[in-house]
Amino acid sequence: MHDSPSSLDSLVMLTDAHPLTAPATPNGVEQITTSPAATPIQPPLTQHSVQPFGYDIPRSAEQIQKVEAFRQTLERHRGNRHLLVLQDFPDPDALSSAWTYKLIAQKYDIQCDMVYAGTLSHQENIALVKLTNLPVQRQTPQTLKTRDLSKYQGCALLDNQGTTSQLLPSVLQAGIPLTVVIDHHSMQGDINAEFVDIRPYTRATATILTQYLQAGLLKLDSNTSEHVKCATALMHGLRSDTNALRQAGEEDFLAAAYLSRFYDAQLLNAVLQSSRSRQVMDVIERSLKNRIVQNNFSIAGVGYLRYDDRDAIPQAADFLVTEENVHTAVVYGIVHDEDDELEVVIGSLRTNKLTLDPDEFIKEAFGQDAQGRFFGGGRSQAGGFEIPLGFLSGFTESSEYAKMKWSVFDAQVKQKLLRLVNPDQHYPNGVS
Ligand SMILES: [Mn+2]
Repeated sequence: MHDSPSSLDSLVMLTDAHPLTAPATPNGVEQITTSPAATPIQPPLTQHSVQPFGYDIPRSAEQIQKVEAFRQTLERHRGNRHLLVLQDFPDPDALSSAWTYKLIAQKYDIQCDMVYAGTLSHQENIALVKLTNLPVQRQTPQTLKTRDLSKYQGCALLDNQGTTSQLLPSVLQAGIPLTVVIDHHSMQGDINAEFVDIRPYTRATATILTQYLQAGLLKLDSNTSEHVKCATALMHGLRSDTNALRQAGEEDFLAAAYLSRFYDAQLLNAVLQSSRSRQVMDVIERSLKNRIVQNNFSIAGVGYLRYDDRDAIPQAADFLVTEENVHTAVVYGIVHDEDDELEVVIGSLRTNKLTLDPDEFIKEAFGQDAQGRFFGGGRSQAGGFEIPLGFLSGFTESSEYAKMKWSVFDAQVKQKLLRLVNPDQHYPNGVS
């Protein structure tokens, strides 16, 4: 494991761009009042040199190009129907980004259906969807096959690049072209889409979609209930991907400032106050009991958990990383779906160490599958992985066998992690 130059870059960018540390640019008014003695009053700045304090405008030439390219893509697809594919366990950033895409696309007569294959596991996500009537549907690869997919002329990936969705292979197999990809995770491989906007240095996809709104692709109206709810979802999305704005960059703050005109603070509060289930608390307890701490890494296997409780894993990682002398936490377990007899090792990484690149760490720890796909990846300060159990998948009557299976996977995952955590030591048999 070595320090990634890219995460150092983003650290520099963060401090440079931080509004609190940026030197105040004197404006005309200040100059007049603070220097009354100056005889020749400076000529008024021309319109071109004035940088308006406008968070309604896109900030760079590149962004203006992106907005225009996106607008043209939507224009070309006028009257179409698009399938919006979310990651299997959609988070607020994904849900709010897709909803915004749907609302923007409506302006171009494009009807969108938002789908995901897994579950809405986090209590806040369930609350978000319920309280805002967020128009998302669960579709498994099986149920998707029974549907008429020929009505879709395109699909879009929001907050993912297809690597975290079970649905995308069936969608592409059905001949639906990949029209749009908007994401902020590191590149997961070659992407062949009509329009691609991937910004690994932007902290939330919600920020990107908010910039599209600010650029005028859709004018939010605070009298339209759906717009207010969507702005609230975007605020929640960008808050939750920036650790409640603590890791937000300037552009996230600007996006939040724009959304503050439209969002419903009470509704957001209601979403944030949803409480954890007992099962989630139990998983967090197990992670505490099972953790090992080495070289400031806290690593915990939590055994088996139900599909519906899958989100307990990142929540446990969020908790473990708060311990003194811990900068990075990795929590993993075997998640089983009773309906499909499907089992998969799912893990989450959280880090406060700015020089640790979660994407690189996870790709290096677990490598690729037989098709060359990585088992996971990440973004700034967070990452995740999913390792299918394949032939070893499936429920068993024998608890002895289940225990054995867990201990094998537990040892294997630990071994791969500890190879990076303690590069000097070798763990041929894993550590328990
Ligand atoms: Mn995100």
